[in-house]
This record gives sequence, C-alpha cells and structure tokens, in this order.
Amino acid sequence: MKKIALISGITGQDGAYLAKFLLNKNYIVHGIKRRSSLINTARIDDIYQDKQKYKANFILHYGDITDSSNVFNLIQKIKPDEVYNLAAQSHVQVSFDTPIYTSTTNAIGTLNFLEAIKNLNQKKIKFYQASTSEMFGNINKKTITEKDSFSPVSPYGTSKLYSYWIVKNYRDSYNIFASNGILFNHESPLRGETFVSRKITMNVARRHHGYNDILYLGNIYSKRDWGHAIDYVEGMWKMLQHKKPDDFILATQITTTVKNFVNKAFSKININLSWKGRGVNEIAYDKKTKKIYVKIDKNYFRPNELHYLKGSPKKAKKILKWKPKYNLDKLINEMVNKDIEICKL
Ligand code: NAP
Ligand code: G4F
Repeated sequence: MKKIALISGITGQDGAYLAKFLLNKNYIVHGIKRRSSLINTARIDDIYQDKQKYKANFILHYGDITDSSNVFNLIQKIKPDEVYNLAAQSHVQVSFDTPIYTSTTNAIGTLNFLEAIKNLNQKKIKFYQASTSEMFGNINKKTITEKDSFSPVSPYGTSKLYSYWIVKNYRDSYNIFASNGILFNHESPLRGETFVSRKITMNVARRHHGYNDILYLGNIYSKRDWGHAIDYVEGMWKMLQHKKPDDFILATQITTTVKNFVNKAFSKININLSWKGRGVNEIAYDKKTKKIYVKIDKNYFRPNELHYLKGSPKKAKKILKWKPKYNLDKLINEMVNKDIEICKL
C-alpha cells in the first residue's frame, strides 16, 4: 500500500520540494492550493508535465487553511498517513503590516488541522508543523538548541509560537503524533523573490546580463544560519518516520551577515565589492569601475529585528541521522547560476 501525504502550502518553496521528494518515495501526494486571480503553480508545474513518472499520484485541491470546514473535509476525504502543514504567511516584514491575516493563517490554520484530526478520530495521522527559528527572537545565545526559551520579535514569530505550543498541547493531551520542525533559514532557486537571498541572487543575475538596477537593501548586518530547502524537506520527512513525535531543530551552523551573502553572490560573477559609508548612506561599489551596486533603503528596515541566528542541529543529526549536503557557497552558487538562466529569457 502506498503512503498518502497531504501538504498545505504546496505552491510554496518547501511544498514544491517536499512534493517531489515524496513522489520519488512512491507516496500519493495531495496538495492544498489557494484560489488566486493568477495561476500560482509555477513551482510545481514540472510535476504535471512529467505525467508518465507521477501518473495519478499527484492530486491538488482548492483550499485555505483558515477555513475549518475545508480542512475538516479534506482530512475526512483523503485520510492521509502524513500531513505536512507548510502553509503560512511566511514573510516577517509583511507580518507587521498584516498581523491579523498572518496570525489567522499561521496560528488558527494549524489548530484547524489538529481539531480535524482529533474530531475525526484519525489518530494514525502523523502531523508535521513548520515551526521556525523566528520564535527564539534575540535570546543572546551563540548556538540555539531545542531547550532554549522563546521570545519572538515579530507578529510572524508570535503566530508561529502559538502553533508550536498547540502542537505540543494536542500531542500531550490527545496522543496525536504531532512534531515541530524548528527550521532555520533555508533558501533555493525556488525561494520567493522578496526574501533577501533570492532578491540578491536575482539582482546579481540581472547584472550579469548587463542590466544596471541597483540592489536596495535594509539591515545588512543581521546574521542568518542559511541552508538549502532540499536538505530541509528531507529532515521534515525524517521527523515523521521517527518512532515517536518530537521537536527538532534543522540548521547548518553556518552563520553569516546579509552583507557577506551579497559579497559572495557578486563574486560569483567576478565582481569584488568594496563598501563605504555608514547606516543608510552605506554603499557597495566596484573600486576599478567606480560603479555602485548596492544602496540602503530605510523602507526595508523592520519595526523590530532579529539580529542573529545560529542553530544546533545536533539532536536531528543524532536521532534522525539528518545531515545537510549543502554549504553556503554551494547554495549561493546554485541560486546565482539558476537565476542567470532565468534572467536570460
Ligand atoms: P512560502 O514559499 O512563502 O510558501 C507558503 C505557502 O503557504 C504558499 O504555498 C502559500 O500559497 C501558502 N499559503 C499562505 N497562506 C495560506 C492559507 N491561508 N491557506 C493555504 N495556503 C496558504 O514559504 P516556504 O519558504 O516554503 O516555507 C514553508 C513553511 O515553513 C512556512 O510555514 C514558513 O513559515 C516555514 N518556515 C520557512 C523557513 C524558510 O527559511 N523558508 C524557515 C522556517 C519556517 P500561495 O502560493 O497561494 O501564496
Ligand atoms: O530573507 P528574510 O526576509 O528572512 P527572515 O526574516 O530571516 O525570515 C525567513 O526565515 C525565517 C526563519 O528564520 C522563516 F521562518 C521565515 O518564514 C522566512 O523564511 O530576511 C533575512 C534578513 C533579515 O534580517 C532582514 O532584515 O535580511 C534582512 N534584510 C535586509 N535587507 C532584508 C532586506 N530582508 C528582505 N526580505 N529584504 C531586504 O531588502
């Protein structure tokens, strides 16, 4: 019997990688996509195009995780073995502008799944919750572990913390197999273009093709622990194959500033940036040509910032035998090369 998975957020970065990962493991994959005025399936279109390979194993349903009846009906109809709740308003800066929508999706959306599993008595379902390093906030620890406390600094982080706790509550109260994957930043060529990594690699690719648009950024001194989404979706799956539900950090322990990410990305097209100025007047330029490449725009600063993230994947490595295959340079290389291909068109 093939295993059946249900993925919310299947049209997003992680959803797309996870769907392909599970199809290659011979799962039947169901996905929830939102109705939108423009087609929003670009990241999973290749699955449709490869019909021979995936045949009838890939099924999409219209839905929205804030609609409890929709979530209830899908669980009842599909009776999945595994549910991956990846749907979210996942942009931290946007969460300051849309705190109620962010909280309804990121917090109540999770509760809708747990309530459906409980009330339909579908206790065989294993539930994965996309928790995040944003929940920790500025806790002033060099390396963060699962034992550290939370103090989120954004509506996004706070909404995700609700989900983290409600997953634990339902696990302990109703014996539901529900696990939190506490994932640090992970990127890829499928990353949304308004996240800083992809915004940078897209700009580098356009420069490579001769465009002259300046890259405008906000806080270039914040530090992130960046990995590749391919490694992280494998970790999600491993969490649900473990004999008991638990909470795990996935991280690379490679932490660097946004500024260093910029330098590395431009070096892939042989531009070595120099920096001068301070605060909003800081710029990056090429010493030889005097051309300006990066400027600071105060609109990209957030009302509150998470300054530093470095996670310890020790527990996942030990218990799940999870090990990332990508490092930061390999990640940036792949992103820049892919964006160079895309921008050529
Ligand atoms: P993403 O690319 O922004 O994808 C989010 C997905 O959620 C999209 O498919 C989006 O649909 C869908 N969605 C949003 N609101 C929804 C709703 N109300 N009902 C149904 N679907 C909805 O995010 P990602 O980077 O793949 O991240 C996946 C999950 O992991 C998210 O929960 C995120 O918060 C979490 N996370 C991400 C990272 C990271 O570094 N990437 C780290 C930690 C945790 P549309 O395509 O229609 O917008
Ligand atoms: O790429 P970002 O928007 O990612 P952020 O805020 O770290 O959130 C991502 O990772 C979380 C896990 O830690 C996820 F839970 C969340 O869903 C999302 O995937 O910003 C990274 C850093 C921030 O410090 C931001 O202030 O880059 C800084 N930054 C500087 N200039 C910028 C920009 N961020 C964006 N998006 N755009 C800029 O122009």
